[in-house]
Amino acid sequence: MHFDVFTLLPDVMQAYLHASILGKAQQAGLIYVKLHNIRDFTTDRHRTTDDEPYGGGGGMVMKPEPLFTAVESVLGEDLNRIPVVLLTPQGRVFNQGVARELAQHTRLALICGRYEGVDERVRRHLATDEISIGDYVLTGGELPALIIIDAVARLYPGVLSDAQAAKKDSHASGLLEHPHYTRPASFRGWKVPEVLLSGDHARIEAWRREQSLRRTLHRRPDMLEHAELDEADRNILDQLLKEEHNHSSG
Ligand code: JD8
Repeated sequence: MHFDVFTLLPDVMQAYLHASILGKAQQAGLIYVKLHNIRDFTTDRHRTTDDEPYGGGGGMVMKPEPLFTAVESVLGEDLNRIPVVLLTPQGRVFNQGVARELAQHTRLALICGRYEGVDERVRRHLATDEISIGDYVLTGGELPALIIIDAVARLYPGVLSDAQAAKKDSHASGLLEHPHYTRPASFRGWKVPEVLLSGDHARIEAWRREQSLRRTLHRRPDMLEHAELDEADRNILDQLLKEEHNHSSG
């Protein structure tokens, strides 16, 4: 899987990309992240990447020429076969489904704007997809691009360890995760639930599933509508809802 990132701040992105799982996946040749400095594709003496907005109003807008030159020269012939993703607050909202969709491609281009954003012609005639990572305002597209690379790369075969991949599959049910504990068994008097020390794997699995359902019901009930639930899950949820009713009416 190959990512081409177009940014004015390649150095800022570099450190994160070399760390942790993403760094190892790049060393192993499983993923490639190439950072392209948009400023390297300017042609004027001052290497200008931004200009004042037509119509006034203050702030600066990223000029179209360096961005078109950058993306066209890097992607070359393959331009019309590679998704060109523009990160903006107006895009469709990123989630695990969008991550899965993007992971189907072998190569992706990501354009990171700064200032007030990019000239509209970049959006209309260069980008093929527009994504937002959520409803809050950031100062540029670099963090959104890193988040997308992180979420997409870990779906790529081989990027996660076998153990991590096995967990990923078992947690693809669309529920929140159960609590995790490690040693010591008692910390400042706070004890690890007895069931986790029991060695009874069936009981442990049942406890974890109930915890997942309980957490999802209380914190993200909206997720239950799309979750993969079997009959046992539904019975547990019915039970939890009854307990809730008894508490509020008792
Ligand atoms: C790209 C410039 C800042 C945005 C004026 C100054 C994504 N979920 C998201 N929130 N914010 C962004 C994002 C923000 C950006 C740029 C992405 C380029 N800005 C602008 C409009 C209002 N500020 C984002 N993906």
